[in-house]
Amino acid sequence: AIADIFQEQSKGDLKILPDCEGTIRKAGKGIFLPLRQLSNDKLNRVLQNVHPGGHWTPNGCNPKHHVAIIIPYRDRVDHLRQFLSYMHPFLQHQRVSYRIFVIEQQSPRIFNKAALMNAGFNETTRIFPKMFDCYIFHDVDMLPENDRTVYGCRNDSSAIHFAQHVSKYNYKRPAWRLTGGAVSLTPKMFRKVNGYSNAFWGWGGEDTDFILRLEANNITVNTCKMEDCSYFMQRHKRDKDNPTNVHQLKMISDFSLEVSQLDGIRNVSYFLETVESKQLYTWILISLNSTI
Ligand code: UDH
Repeated sequence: AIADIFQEQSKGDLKILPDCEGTIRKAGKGIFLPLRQLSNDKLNRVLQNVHPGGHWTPNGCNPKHHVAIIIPYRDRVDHLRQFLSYMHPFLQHQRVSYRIFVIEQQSPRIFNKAALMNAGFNETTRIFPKMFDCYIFHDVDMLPENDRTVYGCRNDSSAIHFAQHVSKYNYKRPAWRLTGGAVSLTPKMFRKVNGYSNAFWGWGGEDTDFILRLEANNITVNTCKMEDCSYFMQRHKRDKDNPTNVHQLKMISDFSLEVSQLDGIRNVSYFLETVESKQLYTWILISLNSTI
């Protein structure tokens, strides 16, 4: 009834609205106003606009994408708080239509970031079928410093690695290829590469394996220039239950396209504990079935 009428109206409106990209107010030099300069009033106003579950969509224009932001997470409350208060204003300023998902690992003890992102992809596509046409896999401690880092997807054959120039590394491009920190791609591409490998328990390796997956499937990884994409990384020590994966180099050198097609979103094994719409994000709590 009312919902149908509203949908019909908004379908009609879509035809005449301008693209959101053309309606973005350009900030001076592209530098995004850092959090500490946003007044509390302004921040509260922005956060009040967010719909429960961490969702927001611009009025008066057609968004290019509907973006799902997937954050693998455990025990980083301060980082999460900072991320949410920074990213909601950032994304709204860019007029992105988005929803933020926090995928939290309840068990086992050793962290598995890649398996969490796979589970996050499966759950979000199950709960919101066909809703998102762009996925951004994002570390909770990474904040884009620059308004020119446009949070969207390129096309079905190239991913974008945003976090190339990171404060912790003096903004130098990494010596090896990786997709860590923040990377975007379409769901079609993520399905084609079968997501991430579930085999990387502990810290390291899963991003390089992911590059090999993309390349083996003829997907290129675009990067952006320092002046367009730089990231502030919130300081932290290595988490106690995320020890360096000492097998990562061997696992990467053993990479094969055939094995990658058997190990990923199609076989990630977990128990869904909770899904809850929090004020500023959708919380998905899972227990991974351990393979080690
Ligand atoms: N993460 C958590 N909880 C954990 C581990 C990781 O939420 O216990 C998530 C979080 O989103 C984080 C991401 O996984 O941003 C990546 O993990 P990381 O921050 O440990 O990895 P990164 O390579 O950091 O960014 C390496 C820095 C190691 C600190 C060395 C101190 N000199």
